[in-house]
Amino acid sequence: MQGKTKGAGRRGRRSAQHAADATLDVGALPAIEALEDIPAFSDFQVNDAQLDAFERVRASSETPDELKLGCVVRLDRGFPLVVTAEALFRAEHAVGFAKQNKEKGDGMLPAVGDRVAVRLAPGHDMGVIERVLPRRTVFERWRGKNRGERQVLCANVDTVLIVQALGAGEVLLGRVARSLVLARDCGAAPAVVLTKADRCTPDELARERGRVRRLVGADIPIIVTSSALATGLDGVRAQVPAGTCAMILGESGAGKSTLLNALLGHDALATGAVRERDDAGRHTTVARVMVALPGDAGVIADAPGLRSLPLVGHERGLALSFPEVVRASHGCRFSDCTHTHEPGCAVREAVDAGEIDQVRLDAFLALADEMRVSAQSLDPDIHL
Ligand SMILES: Nc1nc2c(ncn2[C@@H]2O[C@H](COP(=O)(O)OP(=O)(O)O)[C@@H](O)[C@H]2O)c(=O)[nH]1
Ligand SMILES: [Mg+2]
Ligand SMILES: [Zn+2]
Repeated sequence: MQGKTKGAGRRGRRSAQHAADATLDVGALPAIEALEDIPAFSDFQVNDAQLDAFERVRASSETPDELKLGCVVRLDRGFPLVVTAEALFRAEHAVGFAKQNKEKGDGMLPAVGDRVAVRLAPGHDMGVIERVLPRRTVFERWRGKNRGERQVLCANVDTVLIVQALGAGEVLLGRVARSLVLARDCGAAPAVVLTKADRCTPDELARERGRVRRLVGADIPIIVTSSALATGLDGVRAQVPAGTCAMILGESGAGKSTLLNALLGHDALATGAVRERDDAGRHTTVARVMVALPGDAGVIADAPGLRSLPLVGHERGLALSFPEVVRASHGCRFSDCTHTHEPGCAVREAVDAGEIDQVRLDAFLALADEMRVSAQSLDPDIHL
């Protein structure tokens, strides 16, 4: 996932510039005092690699006392909000940050969930992020047709809540499978959340749950919720124990923000139709928000709905999501077997023998095919 990308350096500079612009525009960002449910620093775990990296930054700093461990809990127009053990403040990137981090690619600009070394000089209310500390996991998506840019949606994610709405036709299994692969690829645990259960009959619910179960296999939790009826909320909460971070992933309108509001017990997040641009023509939906669940529970990151989730180079995630297909494929006669028409295909034999579910094979083949095509169009050096 951390491979070379052609557009990385370019985007890095642009984003740093973006943050610099935001400095001038800080009045337009939501007032910190008005923000609710912001996680405390104690809601986050910091691992040894992150602590070590922080100590190294501190050891080489001229003002080590000003450096603190922090976590990025929100991005407004790319502008980070950072929480430390003592304070909550906005921060900009250190001068030359993008340059320093260029070799590491786009991925090292601060994202929600990042543990950072941040400097807060006495008397300042604006911090400076000196370094993004090593990420335990990182949920990224590719965007741009041929440019191969990656966008980090959340760093240090433990769980990905894959949200799909009920009551609007069949649940899109392709979308669930794709989200599953992305979650597995970054090392997070996936769970499927089927929202708006009040909009379908018990029969429809049973059928949809059955379809999703066939796709994801026995081990992945499927939680059915209705924010309208306040059902299934404990099931979601159970996926987000204290000290962990879940990212909520689903299309616009899937009911993500409504679900978070139900979990929080008040209307913290805007729901319904989302404005794409404000009156001045600026994007208003770029806020990425983390909220702390009440009581003995963890943190959830909400993101604006994502229309596309292209799969590029997520072979690891694919293999982890469909282990039985990969295992069987070792028995195929041809090492480049596509498991569609070749003689001696052990995967199709396993399907015929009832050892692999056809639904899962179909999902696997569609995603593998997409990755093969996208890899060819993006970078001739990547082979599947
Ligand atoms: N009937 C019903 N509608 C819901 C439920 N949850 C969300 N909605 C509606 O679905 C629409 C989109 O919800 P929202 O939370 O903004 O979706 P998001 O884009 O995924 O954050 C809103 O009009 C909500 O009122 C639910 O459990 N039942
Ligand atoms: Mg929303
Ligand atoms: Zn085969």
